[in-house]
Formats: sequence, C-alpha cells, structure tokens
Amino acid sequence: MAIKAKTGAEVIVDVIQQQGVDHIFGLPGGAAIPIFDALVDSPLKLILSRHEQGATHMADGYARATGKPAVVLVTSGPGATNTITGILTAQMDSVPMVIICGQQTTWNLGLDAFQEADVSGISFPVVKHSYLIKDPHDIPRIIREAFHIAQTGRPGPVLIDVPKDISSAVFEPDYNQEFHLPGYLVHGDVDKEEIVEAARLIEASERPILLVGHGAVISGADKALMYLVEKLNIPVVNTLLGKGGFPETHALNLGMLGMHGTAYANKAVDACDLLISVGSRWDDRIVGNVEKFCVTAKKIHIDIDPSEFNKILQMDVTIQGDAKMAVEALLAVARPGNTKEWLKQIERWKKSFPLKYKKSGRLCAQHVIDEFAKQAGSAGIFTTDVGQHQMWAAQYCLTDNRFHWISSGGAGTMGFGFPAAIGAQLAHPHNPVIAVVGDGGFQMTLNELSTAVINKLPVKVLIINNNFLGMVRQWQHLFYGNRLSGVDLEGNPDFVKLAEAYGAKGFRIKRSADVKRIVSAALAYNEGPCIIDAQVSKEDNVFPMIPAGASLSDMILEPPKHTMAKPVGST
Ligand SMILES: Cc1ncc(C[n+]2csc(CCOP(=O)(O)OP(=O)(O)O)c2C)c(N)n1
Repeated sequence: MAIKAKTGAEVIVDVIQQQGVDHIFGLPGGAAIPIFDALVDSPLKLILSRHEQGATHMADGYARATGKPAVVLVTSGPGATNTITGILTAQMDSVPMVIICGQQTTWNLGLDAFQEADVSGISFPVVKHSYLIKDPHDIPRIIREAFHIAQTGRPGPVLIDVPKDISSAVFEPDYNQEFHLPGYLVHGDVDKEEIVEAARLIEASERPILLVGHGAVISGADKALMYLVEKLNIPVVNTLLGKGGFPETHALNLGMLGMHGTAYANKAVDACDLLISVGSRWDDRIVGNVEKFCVTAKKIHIDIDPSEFNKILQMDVTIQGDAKMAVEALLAVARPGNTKEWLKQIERWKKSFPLKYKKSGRLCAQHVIDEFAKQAGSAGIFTTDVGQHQMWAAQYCLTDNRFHWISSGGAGTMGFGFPAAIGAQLAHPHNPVIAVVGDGGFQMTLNELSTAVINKLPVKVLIINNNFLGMVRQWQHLFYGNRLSGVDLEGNPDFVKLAEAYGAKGFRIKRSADVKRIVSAALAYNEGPCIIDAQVSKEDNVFPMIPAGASLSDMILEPPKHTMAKPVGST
C-alpha cells in the first residue's frame, strides 16, 4: 500500500497521538501555525492558555496528576522563552513533559530573523534533552525518542525545536523508524548485594526512619512501601514532594520533615540511628547544616539517578534503580529490628508537639486550609504556589494518594499553583481540585482564569490573602529586625470583583465563624472556577521553622523573643 504524503506538522500530531496523549497546552504564533493547523483535524484537545508559562504549568499539573507525559506547543522566540520557567520547574521536580516550539525557517537560523531565538541553547541547562529538527524524515523518530526520554529513568522535560519549513514540508513518513540511544541507559534492576546490606542495617537498627521522596511517588512505590513499613514497623517521614507516597493518615506517618516540617518528624530524624531515603535528593531545606545532619546515623539511599549519591551526604549503602523495584526487593529479604521503645518515644513526641492554630479571633490561614482539606476529603487534589500558604498546605492537606499533591518543590515557582490546578482538573474532571495560592503568586498567572472559565473547570482558587509577599516578610521579620523591604502588596485588586470580571464566581472569608459555610459553598459550586479570597491575619508566621543552613536541633516552635542571626542558607 502506498504511504500517504503528509506535512511535517501532521506527522508530529500523529506521533503525539500514538503516545496516548489527549491534551496539548499552548499558544500559537507564526512559526507554529502549521502545527496548530494540523490540530484542527486531530482528536487531540487543544487547551489555549493566555501565556506560555501558564501552558507549561498546566501540562506539568496534568503530568503530575496522571503520571503520564504532557505536551506543550508554542511558537518561536518570545513564545518559546516564555516556557523557560515552566521547564525549569518540571526539570527540578522530574516531571515528564515534551515541549514543541515552532522555529524560524532553517535558512534563517542564526540571522536574527523575526522571532528567532536559539531556544535549544537557552533551555539547555534546564531540560533533560533537546532537539532541533533539520530533516522532516526524522520527525517520527525524534518525537518517539523525546517521549521515551521524558518518561523513563528519572523523568524530565524534553524540548523539540521545529523550523517552519520542516513542519510545512510534505513527505512520505515512516512511522516505524527504530530508535537507538546507546548513550542513554535506563537502570531498572537493583543490585542484590546492596539490598542484602541494607536489610542487615535495618535488622540491626533500633531507631530507623524511612524518608519518602518524590522518586517514590513517581515510581509508584506506594503499595510496596506500605507492606515494607508495616512488616518492619518503621516510622515514616516525607519530603514536600513525597506527600502521598505513603499514606499521610497512617499511624506510622509523621508528616513532612525539614524547614517547616512537623516537630515530631524533625525530632525523630535528629535522633534516628538509621535513615533510609526512598527517592529523595537530600534538598538543603531538609538537610540544613550538612556537618550536623544525622551524624551518627547510618544512611541508605535508593535512587534511579546515581548522580544523587553522596552528592550532599556520605551514604553507607546506595541502591541504584527504580524505587518501586528496590522497595519490593527489600520487602522480600528485610526483617524487623527491635523498634518497640522507638515507637513509644515517637508517640510521646507526637502528643507533646502537635501542629496547632486558633479557630477563633483573627482569621488564620491554617483554619481555612484545614477546613478545605477536611471537607474535600480523600478525593481532594491540592496544588500550591510557593510561600507561607504552601507550607501550611503541606502541614494540613494530608493525602493518601500519590497523585493528589502537586507543588513546585525544587524550583519554588510562584504562579505555579493555579495553572497546575487547571491541568489536574482536566485530568480528573470529577475530583475537587483546590489551588492554594498566595496573593502574590496568584497575580503572576491569574490571566489563566479565562482558560478555566472557557473550559468550565470547577477549580477552586483559595487565595491566602495576607497583603504581603508573606514568606519573604517572615524572613525579614525573624532575621532582619522586621525591616520590611519590597513585600507590601499594596494595590492588590478586589479578588471577588476580579473573579466576576473573568466570568468566574467569587467568595470572601473574613471571619473564622464563616469558614465552614463558605468552604462548603465553594466546594459545591461546580459551574466553573471560583475564587475564595481568604483575608487572613497579615503577620502570622509559619512554625515550626528551622532557619536555612541550621541543624535540626535549632528548630523553633513559636515566635522567638529576639531577632535571630541572619541565616546562611537561601530561602
Ligand atoms: C517567581 C518567583 N519569584 C520570587 C520568589 C521568591 N519568593 C518566595 S516565597 C515569596 C512570597 C510569596 O508571597 P505570596 O505569593 O503572597 O504567598 P505567601 O508567602 O504570602 O503565602 C517570594 C517572593 C519565588 N519563589 N518565585
């Protein structure tokens, strides 16, 4: 049978579809028109964002809510450079994404032609891999390679730059092109000797702690982890992105550790004699002072990416491979040590240092967030921006589901939460999706309200409105003698009117007494997006807190009486 000639753009769309993708997020421009044109006849649903950064965060939210790679399509020059923040966000948190950028024609490359930018060069440090297609016949192979690289091993974003003459070229495509990537090896199997050595350390330990990181979430190690933890009776802590990798409502879970983790998680990690990391990269917000972090404890590190081993801390055992496979292998051989006294001590810490807030008086951010978490229940999917609200959400939105917590961890990108919620809601139309955002972060991507309205997505945008860039104000308050600089958000719009201007619904909460009723009304509103403007107490700070670069034992549980020394570490 003769092969039908197609345009490069049609071939791109065909191969994307063959990958099982159903949505594309993007915004067009001259260099990408042929590809947008090919979408007209395709079943792929285009979600038109209002800004390319929004498109990348939507794709990111979609990918994190499903575990599947997501696709972004933008034009050349400024369209492509607008995706960089979203690409960095995905790269730092190992999110599978394929970004297709239209590009100037091949004969104009390097000539400063209209809307030309060397996007493969600009994005090089923040992608897992990138391509510039120079021959249309390579399209099927390159697109398939890109999807393979994006989702295997340690996932990440892959960028493909497509010059306009390549997407417009007409040729007979070969969809069966094989690809060979000799330099790209995906390590799956784990080393048996390392597993046996890890099991030996576990059996000898009396105060073990298991640390669940994003790698456990990505690999789907949740079930195996549950069996392992229950077999060995090991208490569990998680990183910000490890939430849901092990049920947070489980009796053995102590919640998040690190800078704003629970006091009992931090005390337990500080006192443990064995720390087992499953897919966590020892971020500086967890480790703080490297010299003082768990100095006498033995350490085991499971990770698919060997470049993470001994990068920050020296390990006793490293296990390279897929986290799920490693946990399953450990489950088969590991035997419990004597953790009885340890578990009793942890119970005492849990009782003595609970997370707490007031449900009366001035409106507390924690109160509104906690009420949303309670009323949304196990179906609730939470996305966040970055700042104080993110930490409170991490403390109060407990989840047992690895796809239900979506937050920018590594990059800490303000403006991530709301567009990511749009992606998550498209992936899970029947779940309540709540974007917990700051009044600062929301204003970075609120233009995507149109996208949510047009697509009738019932995303709830909970704005923790404290009229400040709160987390920076907290640092200036605690460490810089309350000399506030650049943090007052005077000029905020009326968020309820803003919602109405976009054709969305607006709610406002000012008093603690109204929290229950308004949260319930917002969750019941399903005709489209709604904003909940929670006018919270302006100067509340997040506790517990370990100052950046300090050690676990420097944790403060409540406001200190004096200005503290300036932290050495970054935010
Ligand atoms: C794009 C971007 N710019 C700046 C920062 C630095 N930063 C971290 S938290 C924060 C304050 C966030 O304020 P807001 O969004 O109002 O949330 P809040 O802390 O008040 O909850 C800032 C400016 C960042 N993380 N991302």
